[in-house]
Amino acid sequence: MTRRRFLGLAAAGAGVTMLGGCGSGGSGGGQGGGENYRITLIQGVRGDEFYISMECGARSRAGQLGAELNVQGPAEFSPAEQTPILNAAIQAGPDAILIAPTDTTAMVGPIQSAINQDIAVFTVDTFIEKDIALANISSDNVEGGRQAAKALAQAIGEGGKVFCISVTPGISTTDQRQQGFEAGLEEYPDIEYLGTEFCDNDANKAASIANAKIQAEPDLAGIFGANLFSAQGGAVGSRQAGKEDQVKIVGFDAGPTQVRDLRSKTVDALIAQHPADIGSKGVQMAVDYLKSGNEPSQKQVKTGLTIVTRQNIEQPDVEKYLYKAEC
Ligand code: T6T
Repeated sequence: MTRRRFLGLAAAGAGVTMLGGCGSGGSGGGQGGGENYRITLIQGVRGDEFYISMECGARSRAGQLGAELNVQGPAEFSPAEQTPILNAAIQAGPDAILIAPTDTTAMVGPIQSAINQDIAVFTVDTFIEKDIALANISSDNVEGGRQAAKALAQAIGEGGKVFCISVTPGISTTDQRQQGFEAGLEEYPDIEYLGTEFCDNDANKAASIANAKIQAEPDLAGIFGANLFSAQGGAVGSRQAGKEDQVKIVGFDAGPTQVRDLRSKTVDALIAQHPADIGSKGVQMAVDYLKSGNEPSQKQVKTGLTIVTRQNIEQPDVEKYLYKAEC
């Protein structure tokens, strides 16, 4: 039995409530049996409305459970920037870390270091190639890619040239979306897939890629943007090329700029994830584990996806999944 499991069981068994203050960026103090556990959420990148919405869900659940939550994220979506943040978090010795690893391979070692310090680690959104985290909570990204292929096929009348803009190879989520998109396109023999290009999570670069592709392929019919910045940039590139009527765009995610692009008809559909549910579920699973010492029964927990279109965007059960710029 590890030290944390023992502490959790001892506290539960003795009916003890451990008291603790909230550090900077912390939230907590509710009643709900969180025993004031200290949890750190490390986002893939700061300022991305997907991770902000995840933070909102995590904060809300931490407040309900009486756990203390500290949220941090690197300035760039990169293992080089995320690793020192994780190392500093390990030094602070929280009970649990929820992390969206920025690379399937490069983040294995740093995450192992946290586990070696007896910190309970869950991956949220992205995952790593080695099965060392207690569980991963994420969207079904392969299925999301398939749904994107279907939505794009419908938008272009099931025929024509399409291509994909993604982030960079080696990110579990966007790799799986690309895979699902490519598999989904196989059902449409009249669609010609021109491949995937990578924007390094930079919307400006995605815009240049889209613009250049439209110049090279004047009859381009559609673009799939595999994440928020790829899709946002794709829409800008299509406008710059003056082809927003011809080129149909389907984007993963549902940030405020993407929603504006949908309403203004530059974009035809958005595959919204449920990031607040990922954050909330991550905090709940961490607290459950810390209290009971029992490893989660499911290693892969899938949250939902919602396809957002101009037809359904005003419906409350769709609108609630649009991402937030602040909690
Ligand atoms: O699409 C999300 C996230 O799921 C992915 O892992 C990285 O990009 C986003 O954060 C959107 O920018």
